[in-house]
Amino acid sequence: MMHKAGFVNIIGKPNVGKSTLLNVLLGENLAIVNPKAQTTRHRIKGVLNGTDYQIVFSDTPGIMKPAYKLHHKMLDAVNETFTDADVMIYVAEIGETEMDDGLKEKLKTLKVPVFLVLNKMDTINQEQLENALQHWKSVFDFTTIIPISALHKFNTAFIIENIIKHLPFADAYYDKETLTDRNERFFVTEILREKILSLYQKEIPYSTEVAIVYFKDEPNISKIGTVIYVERESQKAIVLGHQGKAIKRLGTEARKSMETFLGRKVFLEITVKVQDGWRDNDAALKKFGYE
Ligand SMILES: Nc1nc2c(ncn2[C@@H]2O[C@H](COP(=O)(O)OP(=O)(O)OP(=O)(O)O)[C@@H](O)[C@H]2O)c(=O)[nH]1
Ligand SMILES: [Mg+2]
Repeated sequence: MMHKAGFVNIIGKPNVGKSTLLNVLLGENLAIVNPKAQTTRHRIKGVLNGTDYQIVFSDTPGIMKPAYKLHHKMLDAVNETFTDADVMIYVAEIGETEMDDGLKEKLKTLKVPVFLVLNKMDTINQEQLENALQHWKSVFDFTTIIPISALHKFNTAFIIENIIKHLPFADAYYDKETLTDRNERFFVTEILREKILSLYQKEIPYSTEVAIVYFKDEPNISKIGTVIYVERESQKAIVLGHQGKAIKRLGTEARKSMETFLGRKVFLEITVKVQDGWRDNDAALKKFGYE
């Protein structure tokens, strides 16, 4: 039997459900998901294997107007996916109607199939869905338009069927045991970031970056030391909370989630440091893993 393989890259505006979709397609909770926008900051690859195919999905940061160097790095991660895509998936949420002209041009020149995945259809009725489908046909010449609900895992298998039709014949890019290109350390920092997004409000999640200082696997436990970087002293006080209550809660929730992810006990240490203006600092961004 001939084998098919290729890169399927998931792009779209912030918060439309790209990471939720990646997780559903893979059947694994790989990427962090959150109601706040700009949750994803890096490209994350996830590998799906069938008997005669391999799909290498990429989740990407949401496409936005950049305000910081951090945002430019995030957009670089999106742009990188234009260089290796075999299929592009543009995710839009119900209610969204426009697509950036520059993006349309780039997708046209790419000459690979471009799917529109219309997400969150659980939030509307049949008539609204039909109107949305009609509207999107006039926006761009998509290869196919697939309405789904990633949250309810509705119609997502249909995306895979369509991808396979358009995949080139090729050998697998990754061995069959590989789920992702990212390591445990990366996902551990993502888990801590996700808890920060969930537990803190306003600018705190956006002013925060997470780094690992040590990660020691002992026979019955992983000992993990982390630093949360914020931009100002006032933010450090908020992250710590009155009598350290906020950070204590953060530590407990993050540790539990890490234990589930790693499948073993975790000792988690969190230190909060101020790194003035890290979002606009090339050296700091490099240190935090933005290439
Ligand atoms: N109602 C509804 N909500 C959804 C659906 N899919 C995702 N969501 C919610 O939308 C929010 C954003 O989901 P994410 O998967 O983090 O979105 P994203 O596009 O990766 O966001 P960024 O990484 O910030 O660009 C979360 O609160 C999800 O639970 C859906 O099908 N229906
Ligand atoms: Mg995301």
